[in-house]
Amino acid sequence: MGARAHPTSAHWGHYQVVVDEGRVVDVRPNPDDPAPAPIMNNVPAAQHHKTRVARPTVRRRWLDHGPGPDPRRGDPEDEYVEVEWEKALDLLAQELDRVRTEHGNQAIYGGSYGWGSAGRVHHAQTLVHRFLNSIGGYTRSRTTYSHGAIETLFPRILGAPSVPRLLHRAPTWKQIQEHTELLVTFGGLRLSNTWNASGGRAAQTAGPAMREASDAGVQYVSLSPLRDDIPEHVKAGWVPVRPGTDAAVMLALMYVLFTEGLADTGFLDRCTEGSDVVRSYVLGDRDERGYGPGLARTPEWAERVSGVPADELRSLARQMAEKRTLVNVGWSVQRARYGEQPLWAGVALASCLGQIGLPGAGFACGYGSVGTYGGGSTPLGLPRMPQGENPVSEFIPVTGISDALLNPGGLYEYDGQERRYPDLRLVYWAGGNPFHHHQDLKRLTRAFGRADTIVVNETHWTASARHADIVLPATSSLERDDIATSQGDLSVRVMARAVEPHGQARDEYDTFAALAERLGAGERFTEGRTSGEWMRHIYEQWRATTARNGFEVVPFDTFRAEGGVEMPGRVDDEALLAEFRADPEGNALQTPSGRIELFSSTIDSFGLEDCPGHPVWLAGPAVADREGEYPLVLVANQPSGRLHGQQDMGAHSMSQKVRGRAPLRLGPADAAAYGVADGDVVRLSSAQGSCLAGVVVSDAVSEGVVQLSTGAWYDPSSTEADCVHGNPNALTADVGTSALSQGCTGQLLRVRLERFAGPEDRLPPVRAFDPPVGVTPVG
Ligand SMILES: Nc1nc2c(c(=O)[nH]1)N[C@H]1C(S)=C(S)[C@@H](COP(=O)(O)OP(=O)(O)OC[C@H]3O[C@@H](n4cnc5c(=O)[nH]c(N)nc54)[C@H](O)[C@@H]3O)O[C@H]1N2
Ligand SMILES: Nc1nc2c(c(=O)[nH]1)N[C@H]1C(S)=C(S)[C@@H](COP(=O)(O)OP(=O)(O)OC[C@H]3O[C@@H](n4cnc5c(=O)[nH]c(N)nc54)[C@H](O)[C@@H]3O)O[C@H]1N2
Ligand SMILES: [Mo]
Repeated sequence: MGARAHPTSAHWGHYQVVVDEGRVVDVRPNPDDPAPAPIMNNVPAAQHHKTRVARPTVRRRWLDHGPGPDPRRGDPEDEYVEVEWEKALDLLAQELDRVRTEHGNQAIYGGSYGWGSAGRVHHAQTLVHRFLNSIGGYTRSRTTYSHGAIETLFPRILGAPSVPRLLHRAPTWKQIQEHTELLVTFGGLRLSNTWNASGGRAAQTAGPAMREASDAGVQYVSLSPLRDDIPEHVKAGWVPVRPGTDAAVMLALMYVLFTEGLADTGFLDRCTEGSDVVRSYVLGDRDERGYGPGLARTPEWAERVSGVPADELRSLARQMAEKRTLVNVGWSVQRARYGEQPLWAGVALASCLGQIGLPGAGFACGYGSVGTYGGGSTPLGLPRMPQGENPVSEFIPVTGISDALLNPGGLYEYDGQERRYPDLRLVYWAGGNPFHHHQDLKRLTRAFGRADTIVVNETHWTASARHADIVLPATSSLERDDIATSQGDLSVRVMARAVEPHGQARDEYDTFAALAERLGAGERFTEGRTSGEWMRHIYEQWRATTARNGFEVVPFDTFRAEGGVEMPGRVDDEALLAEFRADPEGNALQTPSGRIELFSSTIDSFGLEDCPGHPVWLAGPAVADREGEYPLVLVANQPSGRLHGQQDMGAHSMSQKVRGRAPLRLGPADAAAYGVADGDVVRLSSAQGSCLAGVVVSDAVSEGVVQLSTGAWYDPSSTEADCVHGNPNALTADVGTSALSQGCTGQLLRVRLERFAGPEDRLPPVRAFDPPVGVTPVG
């Protein structure tokens, strides 16, 4: 049999894998895709890599001594033992039963954050939640690393439905092309980010859409520390801004609007609450708390803070008032300490322009963050596996994992509540990699050391798997039948199995069914269906919903035979908040005032130091301090070479590495000042830790800034640095955006850089891609 191409789907799009003699040997873009994502080139090497988990595996010390805190968890020399499936399932079922009996179900943490892989049936998050619900529930997590501040702040200032609307139903690129004159984007429009969307997308449409809008005359202004945060094929003005200072820029833009009579007072009066407070603050008549006079937020003041020339700010504000303007705040901008402020200031700025609710204008947050944003919406919903009900009400903010494990019973604030961390004993992770995503990984290692038992289902031996006591091998999405689609997608597609499972890897559906059976919940978990039967079931349920709404789609067997169906009922002409603008009383927002809250008496009443009652300027810990101990600002953004930490050993990801390490970009002036050049290895240090990385000099990086994207597999195997591979979360601080949202702040931090001196043979090797001690790879 010769090589055959199989269509498949991933978060990075719809594409084909070429299979020869049971192995993935190549990938091909889908012929219909106008701009395929190069990330797919990681797939062949990752699919059969030696770091695939091939058998159920138990950590030797846990096997010998039983459950309990163990500071050795994550020790690179720790030994693992491969066991039979039946034994692993028995051990795990016993341990789950012990924990729920001795401590109650809330002692099981099943927040299990992460992207896993695409596919609606074999969705690891959904399945682990469904399983834990079937056995009595678990402590869950709230919000996301992506946009925790958006999810918490916006319900307060724009009303609860604003979050799904803002995240999924923004003005489309088509509308932008038709109506928008000026798109001002804080955090750029990073093309490589649009390659991914949770669940994928039939075709990569965002990049081409940006170009078409540019060709049609839409003017773009990108405020960002990196020039290439906006694609070259878009004609854009680049305004380098110091990271973490966007709120200052926005306040100064408002200063110009207020003082030059350009603010739309009609809109502010009709549609917003508290614009007088914001105005007094901006003009310097009042400080953050309203205790007395403050500082005028003039363009000159903002220039000192942000590095953006005052004249440019004045002229930008005037243009924004004159033109049909859309203000975009990228998710990155809120993924930092005080991340609520640039969001809220962005809403205030767009309110002053008075264009919210007009087609192609107003406020948005997410263009350039994921590929589906601006691509229309799918209001009829998608086929979906039900998670069941969680009988446990306990939750933690998703970023609270280390805090909870290190400080059970400890007090913390969140969204106006004073809460206590639960006493977590067992942590079950499926479809995520906390040693990719969380901040301050040394602290996370200490936290994992405090649990009785850590369980990880994985396709690969990630750093998280290497901190676990029980590791169960999961099939990859190429090894199972599934349905692919996402919010805003263009179609619903069949993902057919392309290769046999690796080693003894199993579909998680079957793993959880077997565990549920042992725990007396088999029927509750499966409802008598196999995963294949669920695939048909959720498709047919969805088909019934679309039919009720007047859209006929083909039955499951036809869908399967034809490989997919076009998405019914797509909407791509919505203006955000148009109804509200038309009739602010009749279509009041779900806020206390019914209007956009530029001042929130609710948030004000929380009395938070780090999030007062209206947008303010607060200088975060990552704001540049060139004279200090950590003089450079590190931007830990999303990697262009892969999705997060997934398939870091793949060809596209590896092609970017420098001497096997993550590429660290810095500008020519900084490179000269530090005496480093392309190909050098450097050590970066922060107050939290250190890592090695390889230098790439680029004039796309503004002065004082270095860029080290996330996703290099954490490698603590040497004493030369906390991570020898270049994972920026070895350096980040584990602190929330504010006591309001407790969002992720991993995007920005301050660092020191030194050339890694010493002979080549002192350079510690990267061991991240060696399987752990005791594990025999299946190749
Ligand atoms: N410093 C810093 N840190 C950040 C960010 C930042 O900007 N700066 N960004 C944050 C953001 S926005 C996010 S969303 C997070 C992302 O963090 P994660 O979503 O946790 O990262 P991934 O690497 O995508 O982890 C998914 C894991 O699922 C595994 N997997 C794939 N398919 C399956 C499957 O079928 N079953 C199972 N069980 N596992 C599977 C993959 O091997 C992979 O290890 O990172 C956050 N961390
Ligand atoms: N290729 C690829 N695409 C992805 C992902 C991936 O891992 N790889 N992850 C996906 C996920 S889960 C998410 S949540 C989205 C995230 O989407 P975003 O959060 O929008 O993406 P980032 O790459 O983290 O940040 C975008 C840019 O913001 C700029 N920036 C950082 N700090 C500041 C600041 O303070 N001010 C200004 N003005 N700009 C700043 C940086 O230069 C950075 O390149 O991306 C998604 N897309
Ligand atoms: Mo994310």
